[in-house]
Amino acid sequence: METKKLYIGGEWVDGPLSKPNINPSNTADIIAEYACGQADQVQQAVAAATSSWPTWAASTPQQRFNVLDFVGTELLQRAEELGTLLSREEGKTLPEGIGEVQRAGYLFKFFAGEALRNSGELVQSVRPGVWVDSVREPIGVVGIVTPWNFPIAIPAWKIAPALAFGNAVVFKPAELVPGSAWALAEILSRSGLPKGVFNLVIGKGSQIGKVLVEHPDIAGITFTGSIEVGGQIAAACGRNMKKVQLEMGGKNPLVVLDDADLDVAVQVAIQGSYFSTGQRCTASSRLIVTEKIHNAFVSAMIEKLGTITVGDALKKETHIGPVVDQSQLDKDLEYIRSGVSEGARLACGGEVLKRDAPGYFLAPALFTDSRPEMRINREEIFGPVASIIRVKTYEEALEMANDTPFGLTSGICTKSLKHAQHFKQHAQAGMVMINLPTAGVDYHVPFGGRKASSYGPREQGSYAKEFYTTVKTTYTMAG
Ligand code: UN1
Repeated sequence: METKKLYIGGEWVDGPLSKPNINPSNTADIIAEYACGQADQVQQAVAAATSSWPTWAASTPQQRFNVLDFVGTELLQRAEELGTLLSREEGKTLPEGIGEVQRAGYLFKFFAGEALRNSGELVQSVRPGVWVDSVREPIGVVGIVTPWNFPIAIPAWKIAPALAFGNAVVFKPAELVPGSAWALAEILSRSGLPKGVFNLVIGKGSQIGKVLVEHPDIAGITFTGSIEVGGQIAAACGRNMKKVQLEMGGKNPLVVLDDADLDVAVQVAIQGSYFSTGQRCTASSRLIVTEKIHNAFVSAMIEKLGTITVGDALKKETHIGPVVDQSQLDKDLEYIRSGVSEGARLACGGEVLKRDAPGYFLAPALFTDSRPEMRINREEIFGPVASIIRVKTYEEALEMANDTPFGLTSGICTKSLKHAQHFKQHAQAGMVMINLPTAGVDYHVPFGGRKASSYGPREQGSYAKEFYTTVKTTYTMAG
């Protein structure tokens, strides 16, 4: 079987090891072997990026636009093919996979435009005859570390702004799901970038990521992943004076008030909690429901879940694909057991399902009668598991929604403008969704959270430049 290589200094190179990329819908299906790099290859990638960076930093906005627009155009043209690869390796459904590739294409197009919009500021000094301008310059070589759950959109929303603002990149995708990242790297290799500006090193976070975080020539690390690893990266970046941007977990609440449209609330809860197999940091896992609508909401949720098909991600009839691998499935099942043993009622789902091919299929689980202090309501599960917490009033719901160490997204279903407006102001989260799922965000606006969910500047939209640039202020006196 073909082994896909690493991309370092503009060359495709082998790693000392390779690993199979396994389809979670059918573990007998091996997509390809992917090379795994080692520490000295990260050193080579950083060296290549460091020496080519000045050329890219000096490129014109037009050159940057052309590179990013080329990548965006090709992603959009190949959305079906690459979306199929994405669904095959990660397990989200085909429409979700195609949609994610399209999102990546639009992200590249958006940041192609940002390269042209990188404006500065000119003000008159407080001293006579002096002018002061502030411009944004690239920070240097950026280390990009991405998770398995969005194998192309998250790489796109980090790589595109890094390049748009004139930085060089060493990219380490999740080794569990390297196919989409590799395909993106292959497109970048033909995009007109000078050799060495973009490098791909696949491998274990504990090895590759560690070298990046400690390397003196890396100016900043942007990371999406677990809170444990995020904390280690922040500490290392602090020690080594690097910029750092972290996107980590969530325990996102969806409040359903008595006056909500029941159909909308159920649709929003199902989509937010279970689609993409619940494997999103933006997933709603705590459904906080006021008492008058509670019983109707529970019945409607159970009825709706009864119509959901879990199966092979590539099959047309599938609504929810498999869990990504055995260890995530074990984790999901462990949380389901803990919910039951702490006294929540497993109203439906939660069992492993058999399908034609061997895969990691789990029936979406809904807990009722759960209490806020239970582990299923405190810790991020990252699977198709949600629990209902019953409350009396809006005020109690808001308090419960904010009662978490996380603060990524926070949702509410209500027809009351008063409550929606109040919730928008008082939700302790980076993103608020009103009558919309907590997951599924636009590509052109800021993304990020508060508290333990995020650290450092926001990603995406016009805010992305905060991380990928540094400001230079120049005082000029006509000589
Ligand atoms: C989305 O909900 O559309 O890892 C994006 C995650 C997030 C991205 C979610 N960083 O799930």
